[in-house]
Amino acid sequence: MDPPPGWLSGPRKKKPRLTGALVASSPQDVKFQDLVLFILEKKMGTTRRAFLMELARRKGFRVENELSDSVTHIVAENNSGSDVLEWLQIQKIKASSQLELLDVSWLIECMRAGKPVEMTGEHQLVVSRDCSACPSSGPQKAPPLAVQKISQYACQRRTTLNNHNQIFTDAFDILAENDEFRENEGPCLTFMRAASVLKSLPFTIISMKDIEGIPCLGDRVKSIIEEIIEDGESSAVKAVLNDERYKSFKLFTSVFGVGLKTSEKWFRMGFRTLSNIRSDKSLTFTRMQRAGFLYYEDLVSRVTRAEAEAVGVLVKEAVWASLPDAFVTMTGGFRRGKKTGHDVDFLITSPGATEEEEQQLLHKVISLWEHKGLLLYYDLVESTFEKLKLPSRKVDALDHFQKCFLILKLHHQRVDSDQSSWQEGKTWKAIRVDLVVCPYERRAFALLGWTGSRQFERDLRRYATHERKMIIDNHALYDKTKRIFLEAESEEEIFAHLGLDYIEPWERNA
Ligand code: DCT
Ligand code: MG
Repeated sequence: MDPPPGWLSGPRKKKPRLTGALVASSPQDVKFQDLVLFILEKKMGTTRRAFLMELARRKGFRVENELSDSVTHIVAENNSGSDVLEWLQIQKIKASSQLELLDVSWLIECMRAGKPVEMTGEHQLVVSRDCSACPSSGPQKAPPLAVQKISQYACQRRTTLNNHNQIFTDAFDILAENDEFRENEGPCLTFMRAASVLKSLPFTIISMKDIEGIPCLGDRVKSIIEEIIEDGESSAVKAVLNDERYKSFKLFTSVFGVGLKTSEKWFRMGFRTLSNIRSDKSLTFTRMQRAGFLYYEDLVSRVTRAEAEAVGVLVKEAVWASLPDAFVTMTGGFRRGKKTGHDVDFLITSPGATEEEEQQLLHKVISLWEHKGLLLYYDLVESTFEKLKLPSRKVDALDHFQKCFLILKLHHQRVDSDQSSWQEGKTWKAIRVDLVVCPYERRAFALLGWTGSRQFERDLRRYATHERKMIIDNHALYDKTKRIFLEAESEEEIFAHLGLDYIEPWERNA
């Protein structure tokens, strides 16, 4: 797509002024009557603008000297859609939905073709959702312009599992994880947000032009994208993948019950393999870590959907034995349509249960499974939920509902699939399961929170706080301006309270 040498992208300085460019084309010279162009001088410069205007006129395009109502196409260089809108606003000109905002690459292609070429997403300038110049119609309405807006908040983007930019998002996921291991919060967040916004794009990035105007992509992120476009890989990612600390932390944290603190300790002690850690007599392990080592192979192999469904049947059987009216919903990644997961998450709620029955439920479920010999590990955490407590301001805070983290023994015959990966002789697989019980009137908040993704939840909280003066967590939504709790029976109602378009669970894979 590069213009011929020394031509359109040639030297921009010191060109003789082209006075002819300021003469509007006479009507008989105009070959393409439907288009009225205006070329923005901002960031392009007078000389280059004059040059392009004259060239376009020679090719039969109508190019206006001034911006007027008749203009149909605005062409800009080195400006995002938001920049152009902002400029229009300063000129007190309202952008109509008919107006096309285009990058100069479109004009260059037209010049080469000698006629208007089709406008693709590559040419159209992107306007970010948080652009201050955008009409303040609120996020519920469709974007007023033909251009696609991308929000800095994941809760205003639709992110399916169809990732067009995996080569980039894998790189940023690795860099974020490395910064998480090093407890570099700022850079970690930067990379997580970059990966998240790229996962939502409906196209594959092939040139740096494609990312103009996209939020959450700072200079460091852009230079990594540029390197991947040019070399097919990032040297920073390569370095991380070869880094001793990263490799060790990745391995250690793959054990259930091992977090950053333990990994740090083992790394400092010089451990680099799990077998050395397992057999070291001087180390002591928590109950969780012992279970983690005991069922390591099963737990690192991903849970399939068929296995998740089979666990769902077990959970329902056990829950309904105590509370027949309870709702049992699979949440987490599986609700977002993922085919595999590291665990299976369930939300349980009963419209008719008393507080006492609700509190007893998980205890009964546990003892039933213990009886049946299905319980390999469990940790039951009692509820600390208080009805009148304000939602937490922390973006990553844990919720206060009663919950149980388990490892269940899932017998192969309960799974509706033929799996060759199962070890011969062993008739079951250890599966990580999370159960959460919430009061019935909080089910919509709990469901929204436990559906994830984590990045979607973080951005939902950030959006509520910064854009709506509200606080949301897994329990409630509080309006700080009105000083009231906003109740909701469904996820749709929560989105509506927040003035957000509804995002389906399978569009929350941010
Ligand atoms: N969550 C939460 N509070 C926690 C843990 C999780 O609100 N203490 C939310 C965030 C995501 C969702 O619950 C499910 O959590 P995970 O199982 O960790 O994530 P996942 O998206 O289901 O991913 P995976 O497929 O790896 O299980
Ligand atoms: Mg999960």
